Amino acid sequence: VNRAFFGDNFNWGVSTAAPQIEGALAIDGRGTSIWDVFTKKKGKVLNGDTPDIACEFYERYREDIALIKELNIPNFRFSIAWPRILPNGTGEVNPAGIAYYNRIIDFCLELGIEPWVTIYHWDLPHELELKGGWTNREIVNWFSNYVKICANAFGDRVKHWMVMNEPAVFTGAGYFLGIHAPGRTGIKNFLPAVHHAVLCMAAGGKLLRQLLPGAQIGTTFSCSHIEPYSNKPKDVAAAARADVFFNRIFIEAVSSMGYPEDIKVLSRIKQYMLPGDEHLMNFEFDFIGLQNYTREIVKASLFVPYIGARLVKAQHRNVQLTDMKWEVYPPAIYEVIKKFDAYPFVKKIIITENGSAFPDEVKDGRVDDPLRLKYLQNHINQVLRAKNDGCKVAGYFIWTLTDNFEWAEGYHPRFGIIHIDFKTQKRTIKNSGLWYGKFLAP
Ligand code: GCO
Repeated sequence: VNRAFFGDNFNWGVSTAAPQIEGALAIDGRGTSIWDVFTKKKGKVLNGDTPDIACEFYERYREDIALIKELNIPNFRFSIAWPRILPNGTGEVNPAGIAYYNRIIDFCLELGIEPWVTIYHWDLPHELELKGGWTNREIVNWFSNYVKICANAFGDRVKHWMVMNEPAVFTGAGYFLGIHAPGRTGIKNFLPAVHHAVLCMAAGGKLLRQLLPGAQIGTTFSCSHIEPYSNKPKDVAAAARADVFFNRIFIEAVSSMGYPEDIKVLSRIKQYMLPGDEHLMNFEFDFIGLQNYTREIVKASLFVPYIGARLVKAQHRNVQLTDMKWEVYPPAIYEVIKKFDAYPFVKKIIITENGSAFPDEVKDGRVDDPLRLKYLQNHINQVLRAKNDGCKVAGYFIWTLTDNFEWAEGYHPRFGIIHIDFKTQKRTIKNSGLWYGKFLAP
């Protein structure tokens, strides 16, 4: 694949998230996040891993941003940790937190790297969770205050913003399934969390637009290409229901379409809505960040409540798997771009995450990772295919820069294009990273 086919204005980048790389949890006045608390509970994270040290990005950011430069990557996506800026979620601002992100932003700009900032990548201050977290409507005020502080502190230099990362995942995994922080379960936690996330996304977008005219304002969505297990009407209907939760709910709710009506339980969301929410929920983003890794095959199932559908595990399908047990299926990214591009209100799509975990090893100072390299090349080709079809896709960011803390999976899955030896913190650029560097060479 040749970069020239994408044109000069295509945004190439690499993505990270604060809770997965920074470590330094109790340093320089940072408050506690729900992930700090969740990961200390027994049995929540594979091997009992915690994000306490992670990649030491808090201390080593210059080294890592220099590696981004060395690989010719022009755009760097990272997130701001809410508990570094506001240790208790509201109230006193922590100047050391502001100073830290100023150092990162300034160092990027000094090296000619464009910072792309995610405001919320799942690290809710624990103090706010004690007050109900995402289930408490007050979060619209807490979040708006935090967004304003970020915009005022960094908006003179940051021109690309993402209000929120994957609301479907942090509400679904964190407030319904209980497998991510804060570990809450059930529909009574999930539905208000969903609605408040939509309100916050829209409120955050509006604030950024008002405070930073000229900035590019986006948000990111997880998405998956969904296929029915068979042509039987019940599997086709099950796949359509899964599509609501995997792909449709947040983008439609925040874009004047309301909550999808195809799923009965979603009508219960009305009990959390106030008059006027129809307007407060809406914002027209300058770009939509799509994050895609695989496809899902869906079968009807009477045993799964609310959705009546289950995923047919990739392990049972005789397909190539990554270390996350996700199927390698490059056309999925083409399909999701087509799907989201078809919404009339989508102005621009940026692939804000795509990548894969494989069991990499350092041998003689090198990391040969042919499976990741192929994965990236094949997915980039599918992005080009969508672009050539006329889709408004304008960027591609690899997940991720370095191996890091993969949430409930701990340090086991290695997603980086740079290897980290977590005993010594030594960085080794993998062959896939070297390839990306050549691909992006001026
Ligand atoms: C996200 C993702 C990342 C993950 C990646 C691999 O929401 O941005 O969860 O943080 O590390 O998707 O699973």
